[in-house]
Amino acid sequence: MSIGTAENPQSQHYTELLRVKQPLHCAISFHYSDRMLPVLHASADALLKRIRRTSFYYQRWNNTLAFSINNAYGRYARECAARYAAEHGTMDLPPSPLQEKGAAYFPRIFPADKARAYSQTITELLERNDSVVERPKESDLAARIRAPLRTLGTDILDAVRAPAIHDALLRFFRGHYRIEWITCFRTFPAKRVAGSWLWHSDSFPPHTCKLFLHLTPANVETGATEFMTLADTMAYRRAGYFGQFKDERFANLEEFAAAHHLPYRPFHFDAEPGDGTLFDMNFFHRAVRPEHAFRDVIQFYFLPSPIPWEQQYERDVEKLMAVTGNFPKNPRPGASVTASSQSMMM
Ligand SMILES: O=C(O)CCC(=O)C(=O)O
Repeated sequence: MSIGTAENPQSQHYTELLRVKQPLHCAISFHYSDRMLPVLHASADALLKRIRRTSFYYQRWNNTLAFSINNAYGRYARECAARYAAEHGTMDLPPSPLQEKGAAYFPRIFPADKARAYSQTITELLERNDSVVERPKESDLAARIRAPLRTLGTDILDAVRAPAIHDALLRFFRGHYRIEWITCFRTFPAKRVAGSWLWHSDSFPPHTCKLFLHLTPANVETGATEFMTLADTMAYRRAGYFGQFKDERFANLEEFAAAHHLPYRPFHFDAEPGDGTLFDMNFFHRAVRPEHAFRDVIQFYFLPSPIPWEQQYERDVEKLMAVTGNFPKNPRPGASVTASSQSMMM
């Protein structure tokens, strides 16, 4: 549609504008906001969506978030790492396995008997339908336990204190990190799959990652998460699979892989109670429906930090009691409201 300009006064829209008995700039803004702005917004949104789905954007950020959010996280991560380097001297840290592989497994980061006891507590909470139990829409697939720090106890933080987890997080962040939120959920054997049980990437900010503390065994039969490497994730995106929004996710990618001559080589870790899985949620992954038993997991989400997580934790205890699953638009503590995620677990 032609808008009409002073240079092109023949245009019908422009002539209409001149008929309005108002200063021209008011009339133009009236005209724009009423008719053109939605169109311009829609076109700009469509263009941005296309840009954020290019290999270039994915390679840079591994998500489709707004540039401003990615930039804020990139800058903050660099600042935190620089501060850590200034305080600790030159670090001879190997690269994080999350960078290329996307996920890493850590046995025995937490006492197995305690992990089993937590799982038993979850069973009891579910049996008495306690108010801390949350059954989302997909309630045949999973249940969530609110405020795990309060419901299960602060000992769950020992998983983050495990030296192997600290080393892995240090390699990932190249500096301090903080816990942004903690969730706990049980996945059930179910007949169908949806949401996180389909191949997806979370589209969370860069320089953030998640840790699963397993409370029950997780293997091919009992719901071990499946992951793809960065190279495979990018190859599927180049072939047109994005698995971001729930309506564009596939349960199986084997057919897509065959049609596009891609390798199909997801991997998983067999975990026992007390083991941990650290992963970059922006690589493709999917929850696997347990075949027989349920699977219990406590999930921690980490952001960069200029100070050690335990110090930040003291300031955040109340906030960490609240159930969440989103990320803040601005990574600086207390700086901004949270953004909702399109692809969060439940
Ligand atoms: O529950 C799982 O195994 C996968 C969870 C997931 O998709 C996520 O946390 O992003």
